[in-house]
Formats: sequence, C-alpha cells, structure tokens
Amino acid sequence: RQPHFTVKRSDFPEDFTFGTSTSAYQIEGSAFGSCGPCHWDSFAAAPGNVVRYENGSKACDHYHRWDGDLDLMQQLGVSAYRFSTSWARILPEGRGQVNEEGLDFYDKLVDGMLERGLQPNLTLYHWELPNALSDIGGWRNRDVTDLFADYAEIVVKRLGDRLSSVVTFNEPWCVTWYSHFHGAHAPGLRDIRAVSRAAHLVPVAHGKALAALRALGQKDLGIVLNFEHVSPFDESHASKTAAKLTEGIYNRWFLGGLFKGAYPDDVLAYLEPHLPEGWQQDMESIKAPLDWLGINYYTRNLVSAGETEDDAGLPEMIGNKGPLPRTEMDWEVYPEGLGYLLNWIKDTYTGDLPLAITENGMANNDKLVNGSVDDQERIAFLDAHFKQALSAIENGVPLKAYFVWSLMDNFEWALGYDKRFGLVHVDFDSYKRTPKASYHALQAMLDKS
Ligand code: GBH
Repeated sequence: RQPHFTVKRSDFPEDFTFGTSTSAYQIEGSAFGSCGPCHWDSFAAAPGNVVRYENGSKACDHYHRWDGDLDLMQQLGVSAYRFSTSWARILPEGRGQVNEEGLDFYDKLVDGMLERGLQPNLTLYHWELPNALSDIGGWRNRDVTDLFADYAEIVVKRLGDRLSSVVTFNEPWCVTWYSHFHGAHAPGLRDIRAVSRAAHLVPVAHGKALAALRALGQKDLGIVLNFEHVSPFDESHASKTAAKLTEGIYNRWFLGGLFKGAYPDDVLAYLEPHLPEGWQQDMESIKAPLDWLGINYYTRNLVSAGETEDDAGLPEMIGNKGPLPRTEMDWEVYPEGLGYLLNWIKDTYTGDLPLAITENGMANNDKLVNGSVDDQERIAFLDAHFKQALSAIENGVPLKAYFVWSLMDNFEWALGYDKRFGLVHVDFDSYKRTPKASYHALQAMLDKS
C-alpha cells in the first residue's frame, strides 16, 4: 500500500507529455444539446445489453460542467487532454445537416483547453455511431466509410487549427470483434460475416479520413489500437494454437493492415471468405503513413481452446484468468505486458514512429468516505505501469506521452456506472466531482521535478 508514486516526473524525458483521457458518450450526456440518437442509446435500451438499463443520456453531465472538468485537469497538472467528438452530436443524421450547437460546444471546449495550457488531442470515433447509419448497416456498409471521412472533415475544418493531434478510431478491435462477434457492445452482433466486413471497412474508413485530413493539411494524425498480452493458458498444443489465433485477431490484424498493408495470414484464412469484394485494392490506402500510434493497455489474456467452432469454422477461444490480483473489472493486473507490447510493437511494426499510451488505468471499488476516496490500489497500478513505460523508453522505444484512463468515473459501457475508472470520483445523483487519492498523488508527482 503506497500513498504516493515511487516514479518521479524527472525520471521521464522533459518533453514527455502526461494527460488524461475520456470519451464523448461516456461523459457528456447524449440527451443534451440536440445530439442525434446513436446506436449506444438503442443498444442500452434493449434488454440484456447494459446492466440495469443504464445509458449515456446524462453520463457525467459534462455537457454542462465542462469548464469545471477542464479546471480539474489544469489543477492536476497534466499538459494534455484526450477527448472525443460525438458523430451524432455534430451530425444527428450521420450526414447532411450539421448541429451547430454541437460544433459550438466542441469549439468552446477546445478554446477552454488552450486557455488552461492543455493540448487538445481529438479522437473522432469513440463508438457513438448515429442511428441513421446503424440503420443502413453501420460498419458492414462501405457507404459509411465515405460518410466517416465527411464527418472527419467537418470536425477538423472547425477545430483543426487548435488541435495537437487527431485520431481516426479508438480501438478498432472493440468496434469490430467486441461489437460484431462477441455481441458485447453496440450493435451487439455475433456473426463472423459481420465482423469480417467491419474488420476491413473500419480500416478503410480510417484510410479515407486520413487522406481527407492530409488534404486539409492537418498534422499529427494517428489511430488508437487496444492490446492485450496474450499467452497460452497451459502448455498444450491446443492452447498454444488458440492463443496464437487470439493474439492475431487482437494484436496483429490492425497493425498488419496499417503498417504492412497486409493482414496476417493466419487470421486472414478465417476471414477472407467473408471480406467485402475487392478488399485487396483498399490495402494501399489503409497503410498510408501515420504520424504516431496510440496504444491502450489494460490487462493480459490466458487463452485455451474450446470444444466448438462457429458455423464458419472459427475455433472457439476461451479467455482465462491466472493467479494475479484483479481489478473491479476482474482483469488481471499485469504491468509487464505493457513493457513487452511496447517493445514488440516498435520492433515488429512501427520502428521510429512516435508512440503514445492513450489509455491505461483501472476500475476500483472506490467509496466516498467522509468526503474523500482512498484509492491506493490505483496509485500502485499506475506506478507499476509508469515503470514499464520508463524501461521501454530506456530501451529505445520512442514513447512520447501517457494518458491515464480516465479523468473521472463515467459510463463504463455495458457495465454501467459502478465500474469506476476515474482519478476523480463522480456522484451520479448530484454530479459532484471529488478528486481521489490517486489524483492528489499524481498531482504531487507532476509538480515535483
Ligand atoms: C477501453 O476499452 C475503452 O476505450 C474505454 O472507452 C473504456 O472505458 C476503457 O477501456 C475501460 O474499459 O474481460 O478479461 O475478457 C478497453 C478494451 C476490451 C480491454 C475487452 C479488456 C476484455 C478483457 N477492453 N478486454 S476480459
């Protein structure tokens, strides 16, 4: 149990960036400001998808409390903020009529960051697809890839002159596999054909948006991928094979497309029959050079083989837990996985390309007691992961930034509001914000040289 960080600010390079990360649907409140309906609103309203039918309609009420939230970041002492814009807030129908109120909101938000010395780092897609586009097939429909590039252009034309970086997609694996195969996130599909199309069309949409933003002269363009440290649950051949395939789907598919212009053969063997026709012609634009890569890391996965396969022959892969301590999400705490992945990504795919940790953090059983939250576990968690980042830097990994997930407790998707990831506690009745012990510890760490 430790009250403060053992890692010091001065252990990191002087120009290293610390920030916090959030996303629009998880904090803003989709009921406010003439935001259009998105597939998360519908997904949450259908039975069995989100605990207690919770949703992001009010979320943290950030739409009305944004200036106080920016103050909290400024007082924390970070120099950067990773936020996202909601497609449905800016284009309620997904295309056509712009909701000026929505664009104005982000405009003043970005100005508010600059006034407080916070570099604005924008993510264009953190999962709230407008219902109008979900209705035409969402990421299974190639038309949506063009509409995404149009949306990206609208946002960047308005905000681009003040942004430090722009990310197309947050976590393509979640957008595709988690949402179209595991059914865990909107649109809640469980279908190899659906996920195969999405796993290609999301990179296509990325490539189109990237080209559009380059044409506008926008700088520092990137994408954010999520990674797990994957290994076999035991020494059996079956577990090793299942782990390899899981790791391919999770860690190598999008990296392969983006950095080699080729999907990995072992995964492609299962998806190719279902990919959209002419997919090979898209690979050139998918691998267009990026300025940086964002990495989200939370946990490891120990994989064993199941007994079954799906109707298209994809073998069942089972995620298991080992003996490590777990967070409130029941995720094993495995900081070494972050160090391993940073080195592996650099050595295998990205070389000298600047990298950033765009999300890392934990859900904790945080209780407000006498006006404070004593989240020692989060301090220890971040400290251990900061150490891994430091050794990677020492080892030559061009890691430039670290964004903690998350600034404040928020709508944790299918798990609703009681999985608390924040440095700041949110009371979801009064919307009162209370900085936790981890906030104060990070503040002290950033303050001392
Ligand atoms: C991120 O996704 C999201 O970008 C963010 O919006 C979210 O709030 C945050 O993480 C916290 O969840 O249950 O053992 O099978 C995280 C991606 C995908 C990581 C699912 C863990 C499941 C591990 N996650 N994965 S397990």
